[in-house]
Amino acid sequence: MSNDTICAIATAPGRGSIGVLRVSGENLAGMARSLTGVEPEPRRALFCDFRGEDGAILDRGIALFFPAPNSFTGEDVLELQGHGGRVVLESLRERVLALGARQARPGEFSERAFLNGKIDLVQAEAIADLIDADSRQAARSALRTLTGDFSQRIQSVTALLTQQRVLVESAIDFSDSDIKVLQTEQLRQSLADLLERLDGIRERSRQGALLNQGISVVLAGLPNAGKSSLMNRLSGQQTAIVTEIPGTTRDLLSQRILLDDLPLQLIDTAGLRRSGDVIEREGVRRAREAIESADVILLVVDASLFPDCAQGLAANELRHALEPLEDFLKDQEDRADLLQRTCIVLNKIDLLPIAPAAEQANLDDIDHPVVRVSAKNGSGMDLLTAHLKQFVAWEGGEDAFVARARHLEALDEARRQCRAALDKSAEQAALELIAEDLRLAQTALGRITGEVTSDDLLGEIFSKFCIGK
Ligand SMILES: Nc1nc2c(ncn2[C@@H]2O[C@H](COP(=O)(O)OP(=O)(O)OP(=O)(O)O)[C@@H](O)[C@H]2O)c(=O)[nH]1
Ligand SMILES: [Mg+2]
Repeated sequence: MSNDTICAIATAPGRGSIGVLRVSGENLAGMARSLTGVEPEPRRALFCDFRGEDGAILDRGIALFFPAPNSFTGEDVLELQGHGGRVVLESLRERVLALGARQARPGEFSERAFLNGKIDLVQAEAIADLIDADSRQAARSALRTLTGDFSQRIQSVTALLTQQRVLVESAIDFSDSDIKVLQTEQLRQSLADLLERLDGIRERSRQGALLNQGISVVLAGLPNAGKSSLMNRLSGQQTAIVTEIPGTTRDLLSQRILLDDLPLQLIDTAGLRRSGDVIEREGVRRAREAIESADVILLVVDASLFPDCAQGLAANELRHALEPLEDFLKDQEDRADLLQRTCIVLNKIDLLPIAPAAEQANLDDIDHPVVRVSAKNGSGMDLLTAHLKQFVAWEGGEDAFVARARHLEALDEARRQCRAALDKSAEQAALELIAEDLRLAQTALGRITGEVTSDDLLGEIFSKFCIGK
């Protein structure tokens, strides 16, 4: 790793009362002296003039000097707090560049903090997530990870895993079967305990991933069913055009909303029908793509087509309601996958003597969720919200760990390997095989905190940070 000096304006661009320029590198005391004319005192706010090479005042503000290793990056860090105008900050930045610094890449300060062992990889990622958080819950969960809660749990599981590896690997050298039996029983218990802990972390991380990424919910159905009306009702905004003309929506309309703190990516689509119109055909093609990739499909159905639906949908009515999705039901596997993600929304109940309700309707031994609503007057929307939360097993994000797809993958891999080890110990398999499973589980956990990580992955993670962080 190169220890050249990096700098970046750390405050958001634009006008502000204060702007901060951040510098990190080796031996920054000299740079501080050149800029302020004063010997910098560690961790003490110095009110001073920042001067150019010719001695002219560039700005007046506060200089803070954090000598290595007691700084964010673990190197010398100099923070210059000046006035938050673009020109002032820019001239300060140019001066620091002239004094030997170079512009930092996005995330480079955090990357150095990671490489110098000040934070681990999940904590570095949590910094980015905290800055990007768009709800209080998301911010809280990022903060929980940043303060090391998540890392500690991973570490305590890793410590347990290490213990078991030591036990297994040392037992490999023993041939006495009495000792083996004793240890296998103990091993099985420990592995079961380990799995339970991993499951707990996995669930809290899954909640965090929901909080971070949200779930994609596509509104699909026949033309005029009321998809766009439902989109507008859910988002509380008149984003989508609503008319009584079938085939109004053609483009995919996407909107991010918070449904009581659960973030959703709502996607309104063109009504599914065969059309001679080129534009509408393209709209239907895009609708199909959106349906295939969505986490949840809300199949919007005009309830007035089913005047008796107050009694619940009969099998033939249900079959009829599901018809627009039929094109997708190619083979059994697709069918099951699609139906599992689908919720039938019987819309326009205001036109019939029907009360809002949520229930399950049965067809060919499969239960389908059905929610009766009116996008027009809003009745039944609370039931639809409740269904969505229940569908993703949303717990409100209170205990969530901020988590990314890569954390979930690594946790799953660790669980798989531990489960394999547990199964093998039950089958009295060779200890060498169990040892290998445990080693792989530990490697997977090491990837989360960054103990085992490739440079490519690091580059990928830090490049998504904002500049100055
Ligand atoms: N009475 C009543 N009318 C509704 C309701 N929801 C939608 N409508 C009406 O149904 C018509 C079609 O609504 P849209 O929201 O444009 O339907 P859509 O599914 O987006 O239609 P396309 O974009 O053409 O596929 C409009 O005249 C709406 O006012 C409802 O809950 N009750
Ligand atoms: Mg529409």
